[in-house]
Amino acid sequence: MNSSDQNRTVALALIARNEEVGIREILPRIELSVFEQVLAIDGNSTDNTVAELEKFGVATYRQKERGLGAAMIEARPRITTDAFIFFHPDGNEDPADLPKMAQLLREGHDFVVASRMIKGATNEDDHKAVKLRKWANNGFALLANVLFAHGGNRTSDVTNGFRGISTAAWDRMNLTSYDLTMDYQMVIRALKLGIPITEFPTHEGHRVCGETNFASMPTGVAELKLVWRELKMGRRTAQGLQAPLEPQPVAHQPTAV
Ligand SMILES: Nc1nc2c(ncn2[C@@H]2O[C@H](COP(=O)(O)OP(=O)(O)O)[C@@H](O)[C@H]2O)c(=O)[nH]1
Ligand SMILES: [Mg+2]
Repeated sequence: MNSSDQNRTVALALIARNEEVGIREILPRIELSVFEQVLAIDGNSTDNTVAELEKFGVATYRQKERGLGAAMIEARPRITTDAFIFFHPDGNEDPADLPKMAQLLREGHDFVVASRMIKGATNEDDHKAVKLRKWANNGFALLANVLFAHGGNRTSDVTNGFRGISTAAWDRMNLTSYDLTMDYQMVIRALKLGIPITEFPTHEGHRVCGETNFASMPTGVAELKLVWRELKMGRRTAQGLQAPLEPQPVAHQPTAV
């Protein structure tokens, strides 16, 4: 981070699949004027997600490849700002955090994660006796810190998709996870490359409608396989990240501009 980075422009990238109820409830609570660009990547929803986004004037792109990571990868070529934030309009994330996250990016922080696991934060499992998702997240965070961290850079929340990143940092990461492991891969690559992770405490809300897309067991197995692949590429180096990228999928034309 240096002074020349300051006053970056910031985009809001909404990531949604079948979230018409969430969009109706949460979009009115987002201060869209904070952002220089607002777009959405729709995971080929079968409900009225796209129509709801259009009502708010959000440029919406239907993703071509399947998966959460694919949606994020397909967002990148659409971004025209210096930094961008991934936000999921399903109730888990607090729109009130958005101006704070945007400000941190504008000030030059390269990778900002809303953490549900640090002092002052809460997560969905806090009131449960068996905190399966919290413990799993903490285990994967520990694993990433032990295996890939250097120079005091640390992560506490590897699975919260609510994060912002500079386009330069994103491009350096050469991300390849098309599935739900993308959030973890971003953190691992930040640790490997020494891209500072800036965290602030957040409060995880409840889903406004429907169920999670990601069951715990398959998610855990996929995250472990990711760790293995990342280990084979080299632990604390950018080695292996320099390979040419696979051709990036090109998203369809926007349904609304
Ligand atoms: N575009 C897109 N969005 C997705 C996909 N899978 C999940 N999402 C969205 O990503 C967010 C996180 O998914 P969710 O099931 O809530 O995961 P959880 O918060 O970890 O339980 C939600 O806003 C979903 O609508 C996908 O394949 N494509
Ligand atoms: Mg969610």
